[in-house]
This record gives sequence, C-alpha cells and structure tokens, in this order.
Amino acid sequence: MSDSAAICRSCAGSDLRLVLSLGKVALADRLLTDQTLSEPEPTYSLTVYFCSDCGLMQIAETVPPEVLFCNDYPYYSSFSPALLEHSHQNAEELIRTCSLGPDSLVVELASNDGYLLKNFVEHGIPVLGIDPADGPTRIAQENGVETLCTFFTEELAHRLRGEGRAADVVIANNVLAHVAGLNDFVRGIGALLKKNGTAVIEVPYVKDLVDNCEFDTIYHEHLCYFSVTALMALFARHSLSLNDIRQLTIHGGSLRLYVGHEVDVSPRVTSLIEEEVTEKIDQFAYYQDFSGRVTKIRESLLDLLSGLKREGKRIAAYGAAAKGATLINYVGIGKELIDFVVDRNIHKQGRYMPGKHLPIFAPERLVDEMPDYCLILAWNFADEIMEQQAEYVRRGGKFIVPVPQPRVLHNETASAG
Ligand code: JHZ
Repeated sequence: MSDSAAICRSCAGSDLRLVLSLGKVALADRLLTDQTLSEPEPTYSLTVYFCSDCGLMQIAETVPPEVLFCNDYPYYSSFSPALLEHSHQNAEELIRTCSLGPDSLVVELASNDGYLLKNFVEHGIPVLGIDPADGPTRIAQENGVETLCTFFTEELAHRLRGEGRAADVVIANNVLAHVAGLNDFVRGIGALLKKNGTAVIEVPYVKDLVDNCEFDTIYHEHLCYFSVTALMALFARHSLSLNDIRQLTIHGGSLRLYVGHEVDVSPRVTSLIEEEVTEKIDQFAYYQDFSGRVTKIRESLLDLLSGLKREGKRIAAYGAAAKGATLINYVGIGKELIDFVVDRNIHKQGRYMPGKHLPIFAPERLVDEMPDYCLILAWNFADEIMEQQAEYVRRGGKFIVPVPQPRVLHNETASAG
C-alpha cells in the first residue's frame, strides 16, 4: 500500500489538509469465508484529506487495485432493482438524445455484470464493457454483453482506437473515484471518445456526503470524493469540457456529468459552481466540522444499539454493503450487538463481514428469526428494502437507519416505504 497524502491525486498540489481519520480498518469488500475466517485479516489506515489547490477531498492510502477489485469482488450491480431502473432510464435517454443505432459504439468503464449495457444490447446497439472483476464480467459475457476483463487505461484507449473502436458514448458510473491513476483514466476517456462523442459519468457528490454525514461511503475503494469545482479542474487539465450536469439521489446523492471534446457548457454547470463558491465547498473550512459530526454518529449509534441490547432486544442488519463494512468497523459494532446481516446478493451469502465477522444470510432470515430491530446498512436503498420487507414490519420488526443521524423508523414510516 502506498500513502500518497504528500501530493494531490488530481492536481499534484502539496497543500493537503487532514479532514478525518477512520483508523485502521479491513477492506470493505473483502468478505471472509469459513476457510479464511481463522486467517489473519489485514487492516489498513483510512485517512481523508482536502486539497487546498484544486478542492478535491481524497484518501491518502492506495491499496493496489488488483487486491481491491480483481479476485472474488463480491459487488454485482444487478442485485439492486432501483439501480437497474436508474440505469435503464439512463440508457433509454442516451439512445434518444445521442441518436444511437447499429453503427454506434457505447463503451462502459466498470461495466460490472452488464447491468447497464444490456439495455443498449436489447436495442441492437454495439457495446463494449471493461471491468477488472472476473466474477461480474463472466456474468456479463454469459448475458451477451461483450466485456474485457481488465483495467481501463489510456494505453487501452489508444489500442481500441487503433482497432477502429472509438466511442460515441463512454459511460463511467461509480468508477472515477476508484481509480488510482486518475489523470491517466481521464486522458483515456478523451482518447477513446469521438470528437462529437459524450462521456457520461456518475460520481457520488461530496456535498451530500459531508452535509448528510455519509462517512460510511469512505473506504479504500473510494480514493476521491468529488465537488464540481474539483471535477472542472480535472477535465480542463485534459482538454475536456464539463458541458452539463445533473444532481441525482442515487447512492446518497450523486452527480451525473456530461463531458465532451466540444465546448457547450450549460448554465446548470455554472450555477452549480457558483453555489459551491457561495457555500465554500472549495475551501477547507467546509470540511472542518465533519470529523466531529462523524464522532457524534458513532457515539449515538453505539448508545442506541447498546441501550436496545440492555433491554434484551435482538438486532440484525440489512445489506452487506461496502459502506456497511466501514460503519460496523469504525463504530465498533460486533456480534455483541448484531446477530447477523442479510443481503440478496447470493455471492455474499454464507460469508462474513470484514473486520467484525458478522455472518451474512439471505433476506428471508429476517422474517424467520424476527429480530426486534434491523439496522439498514444499505441506507441508500432504505425505501426499497423496507418495501420488500413489509412482512417483517407487519410482524412488529423495526428498522434503524444510521445516517444522517441514527434513528428508529416508526412502523408507519417503514410501511409507507
Ligand atoms: P450498495 C457499491 O457500494 C459498490 P456498496 C461500489 N463500491 C460503489 O462505488 C458504490 O456502490 C457506489 C444489497 N441489497 O449498492 C445489495 C439487498 O440485499 O448500497 C448490496 O450488497 N436488497 C462499487 O456496496 C447492498 O445491499 C436490496 O433490496 O456500499 C447494497 O450495496 C437492495 C436494494 C440491495 O453499495
């Protein structure tokens, strides 16, 4: 692991200021098996900095990407129906607005199990997925989504271009934050994209992260936490123009960016930049009380869960999400507080959460065991999860969400979805 806190991942500036330290934690998506449970589990420090030069919040540590993503990566996008719907709508809109057809090419970086590209395939539009995770890419290929199981780099972009595979649309959702070679990756997007092509990129928005105290979305896979200000600087450095932008609710609050070679900047971009300047998101002061608010969440969540345990209540958790791993490990939620975790992803069931080793089962376990409370670790999908678990609620089960403040949801709220 390398510690790049000395210089910014984007602009190479050296004025990095400490925002938060989450201590030493196990890797968020490294689920354990019965075999690996007894082996020593490596932990890595997790420290967040703000770059005063380009305004990018980032972590210092770089765990080798091969360790994080290649072998046994358990995240399969297709287990979240809301994400599938979100992706379907995104694809349908791009097909219309970019007039895509059989002569077009859509390339997705971090295409996972083909959850998004399959929408283009259904319309007969040629696609290429690129993703380093072997399990998800195998599924994509089985489902007819042509996929290269590798990391995307500038070199690969030039190779594809050399083969005549320039892209009309490059999609990169929830991957810009994950790449260690940020500038190489963005140059690669520029190299792959046709002159009049569009790159459509989704990233979690740092404003939502800080405002709603979504500290659990900080883990070693997420190297960067973007503001529009920081993104503008990044794209401009590689002669790409951030032409349009949308704010989305997915993943606790995200930005969808429309980027191209041609400059055609929408007023939405300028007004969001102005907003960031007014709110001082481009300055360290904005991030200064974050650490204190995170500590408060830790204390109040521990108080809430320990209080319930003292009353003899049983508690489970929903969603073996990567963010769930940060939450339980940073807050210190072990088997003394939570009996088990449930998750629909069959690749996670039968395994154990990193660090605290809570066992993961299928969601049916919730109604079978009827714990009194269920902590929603995948709080970004809370509405959908509560809707699916209407039977648990009907039988008297109660949900808890950890952020922006730990709280028990009343049954009326829960059944209303
Ligand atoms: P989810 C992921 O993070 C992966 P995670 C990644 N690190 C990333 O960047 C962010 O998204 C943006 C399950 N589930 O998506 C599925 C149910 O069981 O919030 C998942 O295991 N039932 C690349 O892992 C987990 O919850 C359901 O009904 O923090 C959700 O994980 C639903 C909706 C989900 O993100």
